[in-house]
Amino acid sequence: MALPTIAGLTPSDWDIEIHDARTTPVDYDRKVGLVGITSYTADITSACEIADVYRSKGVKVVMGGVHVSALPDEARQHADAIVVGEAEAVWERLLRDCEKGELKTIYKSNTLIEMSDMVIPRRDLLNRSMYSSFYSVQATRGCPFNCEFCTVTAFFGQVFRTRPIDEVVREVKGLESKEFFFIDDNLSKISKSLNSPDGYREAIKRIHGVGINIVGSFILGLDGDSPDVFKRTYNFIMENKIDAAQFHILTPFPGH
Ligand code: B12
Repeated sequence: MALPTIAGLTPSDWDIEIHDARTTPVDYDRKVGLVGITSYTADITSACEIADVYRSKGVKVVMGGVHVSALPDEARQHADAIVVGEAEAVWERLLRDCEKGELKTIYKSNTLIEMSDMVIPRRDLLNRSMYSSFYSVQATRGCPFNCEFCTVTAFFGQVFRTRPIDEVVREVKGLESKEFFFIDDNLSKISKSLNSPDGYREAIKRIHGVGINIVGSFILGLDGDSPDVFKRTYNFIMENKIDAAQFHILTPFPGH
């Protein structure tokens, strides 16, 4: 959602294209005035390579996102400007500076944004056929927990910020699909409490009961895990009919 959101924040006197370098090779000969790159830690090496090629051709590059915000000094070696934190408060200023040829090195918003009147992400700029899960919606930002492996609290804050419900409903109604994906990090409605798998069983039943699918994201390799963790995790997924599952090896990410 990062680039569709940035596109939504961009004033209409700019022409915008979104290019996904994970699906299509980059056309470095395309004439562009400014390149903005988003990247998670998993993709940062290729993101920096792309930035380097553009800059070698004299194109200005801005980088942002959770990884860049955690390690700004690394990104500064590959970009003319970097955005630390949420883009909403600084993006338009950055563009106006760019137009005047006065791009600064770092743009950082001092506060977390208000969650009302948020822009509708420009999904129309993405190639629909490239993605299996397309209609992502963000209703909240931040997380009250502070799990040691996770970037979310460090980046979006420990305060659980919620969008006004009518604005979320309006966005969902505007989608061309009846299937959409809430990308929020917690489902406070089910009173999720940390590390209580018994509570999860009941919560899963209730979520399924109202017709909502669940993506279960499982981290393996915690200190207390023994080899039976794989079988137990598999059984949990099958018994509870989790609709889609992702498996991760415990990985420390920068920034916390
Ligand atoms: C949804 C989601 C997914 C979905 C994506 C599905 C979809 N169709 O969207 C799936 C399940 C596929 C997924 C996969 C993975 N994910 Co994930 N995912 C998320 C989640 C929950 C939401 C992402 C999102 O859209 N956020 C909303 C946008 C608007 O926020 P944003 O990207 O941060 O952008 C804002 C700012 O950062 C900034 N910004 C960002 N980029 C740029 C660029 C410029 C130029 C500028 C100016 C500003 C800017 O502006 C935006 C507006 O303020 C986040 C957690 C979170 N709450 O963000 C984790 C998260 C991004 N995922 C994470 C991880 C680790 C992964 C995986 C690596 C897991 C794995 N082991 O496979 C893969 C990576 C896939 C890949 N190669 O990209 C980590 C990344 C940590 C890190 N340091 O990299 C996060 C932060 C969760 C966490 N627990 O820490 N993920």
